[in-house]
Amino acid sequence: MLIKKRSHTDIPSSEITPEHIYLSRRAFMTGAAAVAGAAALAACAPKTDLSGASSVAQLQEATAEPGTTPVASPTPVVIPGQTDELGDPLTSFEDVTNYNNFYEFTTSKEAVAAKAQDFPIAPWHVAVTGLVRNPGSYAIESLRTKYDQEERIYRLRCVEGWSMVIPWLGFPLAALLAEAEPTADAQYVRFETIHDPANMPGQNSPFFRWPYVEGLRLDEAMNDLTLMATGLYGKELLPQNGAPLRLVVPWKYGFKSIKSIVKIELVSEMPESLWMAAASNEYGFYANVNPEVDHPRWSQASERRIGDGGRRPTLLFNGYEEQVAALYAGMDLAANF
Ligand SMILES: Nc1nc2c(c(=O)[nH]1)N[C@H]1C(S)=C(S)[C@@H](COP(=O)(O)O)O[C@H]1N2
Ligand SMILES: [Mo]
Repeated sequence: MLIKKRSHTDIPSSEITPEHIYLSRRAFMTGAAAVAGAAALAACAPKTDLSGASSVAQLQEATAEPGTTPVASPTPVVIPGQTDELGDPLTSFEDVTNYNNFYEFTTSKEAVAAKAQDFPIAPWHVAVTGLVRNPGSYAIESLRTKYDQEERIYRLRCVEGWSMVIPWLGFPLAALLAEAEPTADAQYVRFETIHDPANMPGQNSPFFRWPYVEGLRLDEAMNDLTLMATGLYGKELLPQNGAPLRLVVPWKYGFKSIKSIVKIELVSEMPESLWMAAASNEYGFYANVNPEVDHPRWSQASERRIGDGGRRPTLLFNGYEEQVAALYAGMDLAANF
């Protein structure tokens, strides 16, 4: 089976990304599968023009022959005309992979890619631990094969006031948590980035409490939008984007989407993130995108879309209100920022 659909889902992905595609690992591992995949893509994405031979050729070129490791190539799988569900075009692969926040390497967004390029990402294991009936340590390869790698086109809104539209590949965190079986005491999920100061020069900075930590309430973590990303633009993640495994929580400011994760722990108390520890008056636990709740030092009412001129209004929950507003019913969003 070359193209897989999830068998169970609360929110049909069609509501999130009308031009979504589902790719199994195999579909972008072999050239033959990629061609079949391109045909299937055309079938399920009527608004996307795949009639041009160039896109199929690009897909073929990007996937190469079996037996090599084509997914590690930085050549993106570009599908002309692809947009998010609001009709916004994708941010270019060039921008997505060259304008990054990853303080473990450098605070300069333009310099992350070069500084991270030799970061060792194999072998890689992720521990799922804490208040679970079924703890485990997973090799990244096993996560890629165990769960369908589906494409999700999400907006990413950085707390600094810029944004992108990124075609991620990955699987819902809910699938991994279901396998771990959280106990009744588990209320939050705590995520930890690898601690590797020899290869991550930024981790020698005393200004932050390393390793990078983030957290979600369990119901936020179980929401269908919450993704464990293993790739983007049809390819495996590059180090600068948080290879080989990072979180993507599209209705929250980008800093919640923690990169290069080695530990996922179910806990009973609200975890303190790196940013809460650094400046709790500026960065709260929830960090939901909200144009009406300003950062103490700047407005959050608008944002600059990378690759675009001008600014656009920021949307409540980054435009995902329909899917996530119920998580915060009755909550004071200004107090719980
Ligand atoms: N471990 C770690 N994760 C991180 C960061 C970081 O510095 N370290 N930066 C965050 C911020 S502020 C943003 S906006 C996004 C950026 O993701 P991108 O570079 O893939 O676009 O990653 C987030 N995850
Ligand atoms: Mo950010």
